[in-house]
Amino acid sequence: MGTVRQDVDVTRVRTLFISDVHLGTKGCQADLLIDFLRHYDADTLYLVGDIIDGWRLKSGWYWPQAHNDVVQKLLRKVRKGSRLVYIPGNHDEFLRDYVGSTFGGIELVDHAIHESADGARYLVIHGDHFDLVVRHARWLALLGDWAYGAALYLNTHLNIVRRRLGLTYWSLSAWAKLRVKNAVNYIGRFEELLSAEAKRHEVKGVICGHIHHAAMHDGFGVRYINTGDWVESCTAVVEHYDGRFEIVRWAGRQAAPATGEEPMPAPAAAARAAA
Ligand SMILES: [Mn+2]
Repeated sequence: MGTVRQDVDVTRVRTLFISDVHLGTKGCQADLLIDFLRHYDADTLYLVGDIIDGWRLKSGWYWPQAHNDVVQKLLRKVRKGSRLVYIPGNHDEFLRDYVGSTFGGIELVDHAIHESADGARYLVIHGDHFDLVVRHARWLALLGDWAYGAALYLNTHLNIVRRRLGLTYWSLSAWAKLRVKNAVNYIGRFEELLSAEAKRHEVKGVICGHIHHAAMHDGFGVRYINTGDWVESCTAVVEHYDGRFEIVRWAGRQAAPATGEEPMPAPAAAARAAA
């Protein structure tokens, strides 16, 4: 590891938005994120919360090399001139004490107003403050932290098998969650509240994360953009130089073999992530 080889096609974008990476947890798809970061460079990078999962780190240290590599990859982009704005979420709320500070070129803010290439303004915010389920702890009652963890565990192992069979990444828990009837109401309610917050700020739209469900629409009178996550769906949002936003889905890609950089077999990497 450690050598930079730009033997991949790097797409340069104006802005890159990533959220809900959950570094420090076994569910984090660090290898896919590293692969994604190899393919994309941006003038400005927004980390839209839950990048590091402090909740899990407290109960047990899980920090494999791949999680270090994600951090190094981001810091390298800063050194090479990218502006990096970090908006803490509820899982990395320990960073909220430092809001307003700058560390090594990383700006820590509670929320941001992003101005797109065409001059439109967007509220960038993690979104947990508008999650009624998290605020009233009903999520745990409905699903249970254990059930969710079990689904992610199963997901990791299922994908080891899928990789061996040459199939692409597939998210079991994302699939299951979408099929829970209440999840639809839950997502819709969240999107509505975030859209209302954007209106309150008198901006064109909102760019958020938190619910691990990438989306882009104008369903509630303003533009609603959710970056998704790197636990289940492996998605990011990019703004191109013409001001056009796009959801990039990385889960459908083959991870390690596509880059040709590391001779490390993909199943080994997956097993390490599951250990
Ligand atoms: Mn969150």
